[in-house]
Amino acid sequence: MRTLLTILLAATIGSAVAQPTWEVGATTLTEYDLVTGVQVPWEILWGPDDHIWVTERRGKVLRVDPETGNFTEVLNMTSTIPYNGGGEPGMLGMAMHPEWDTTPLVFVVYNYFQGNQVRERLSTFEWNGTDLVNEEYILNNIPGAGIHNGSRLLILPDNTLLMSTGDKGDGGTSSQNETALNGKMLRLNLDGTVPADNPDPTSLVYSWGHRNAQGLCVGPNGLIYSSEHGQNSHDEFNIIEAGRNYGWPDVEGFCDQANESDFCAEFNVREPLDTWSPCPAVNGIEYYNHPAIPEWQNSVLMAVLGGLGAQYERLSILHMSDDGSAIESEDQYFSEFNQRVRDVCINPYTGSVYVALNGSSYPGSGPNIIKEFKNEDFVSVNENENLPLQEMAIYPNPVGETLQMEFSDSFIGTNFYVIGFDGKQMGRFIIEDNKVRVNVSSWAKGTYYVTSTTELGTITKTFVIR
Ligand SMILES: [Ca+2]
Ligand SMILES: [Ca+2]
Ligand SMILES: [Ca+2]
Repeated sequence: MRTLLTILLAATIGSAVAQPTWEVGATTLTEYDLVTGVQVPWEILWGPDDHIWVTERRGKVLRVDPETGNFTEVLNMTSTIPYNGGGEPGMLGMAMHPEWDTTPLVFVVYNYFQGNQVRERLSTFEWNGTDLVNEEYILNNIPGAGIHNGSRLLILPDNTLLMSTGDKGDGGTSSQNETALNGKMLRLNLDGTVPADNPDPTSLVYSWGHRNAQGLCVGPNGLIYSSEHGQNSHDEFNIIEAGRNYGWPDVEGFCDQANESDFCAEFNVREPLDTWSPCPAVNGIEYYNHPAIPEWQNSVLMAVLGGLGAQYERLSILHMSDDGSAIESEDQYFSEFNQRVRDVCINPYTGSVYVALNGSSYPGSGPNIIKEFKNEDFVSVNENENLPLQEMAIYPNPVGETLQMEFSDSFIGTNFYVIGFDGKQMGRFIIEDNKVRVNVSSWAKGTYYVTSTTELGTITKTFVIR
């Protein structure tokens, strides 16, 4: 059965007609919908267990098999987290302990209520192989708000943790208050204590004058890159340096206005590498240097939400100088989806790039997709030989009259649902055999997805009726 399914999957993929492709110079990227139907995926990262870990803003952590798209829900905090679909609070950034084999801890930052006040908390959870358990508070009771809560997390090369915090919409008052934890980059030891070599050895504050930074990654030579939301103009791309002031709210973007120069001189303001106006809403970033997409080597992939007017959504490719200290040029991809691009992660074996989409309008609407862009001509540097336990194949796509599906044995006896992108449930179907056919000839043209859950997890597949 599994062999048959693998062959069918290979045939489906091998036919290549079904999947859209994108040209990047001389490289062709094939587009796949890895997961569909998640609700505002905020953080996606490649974990040390070779799975993709996802936070959903509504308060869940998902663990996705990158081969099949099969995912399991490993943490559900939806009853704690003030998510109602509006504003910006929720479950946000995530990072994995750098010594995963001996210390399988996951860092998660999320908002919660104290009375009617939004707060923010950084916690660790232990991975027990199926769930995230044994929460411990690392940083608690950070002021939050309906907007501007940060917060990306990044493990630095010296095994400390960097956390961006937003100004909680206070106009930047907290950003220039060195004792406040908002509007900052905080650097902490992995147990939450203050590193002895922080700019002030009694303070978590590593840099200040930030508005709402939601992108963090390590570049070449250990440089720390960060994207940061501007107000209306001057979204920024920064190199984060210890003890520096990044200007907000006194300076926006470069020190290029008469009323900014005194402040810049007095406080030694660190200017961004580049700015974008009007704000396209820059977000998650990753440094890409994989040979699978040579055209993107030595670049930063930057998710761009598109701004409040949903005009500029894209994945930006920021080509860096050899030493990483400057942006030499920018390419833009995937605006055609008209989807807010929230975050990005990279498969270290295949060089595939995954992007998390957040719907077409602020602050995000479903069903959301995590897409994969893969150079099929690149031979993986370490092909995973383990056959997945749970697979679903769906073809042809686009479909005409009959949707054909193949399910692994794990699905038999369960149901699958077909849901339209307008949210309408088209039907519930029982999986009695490995092969299932559904006549869709009477269904409206459009995009749909199939979702089915077993004890091994959930698989989703998107298809189109033309
Ligand atoms: Ca990420
Ligand atoms: Ca700045
Ligand atoms: Ca300026």
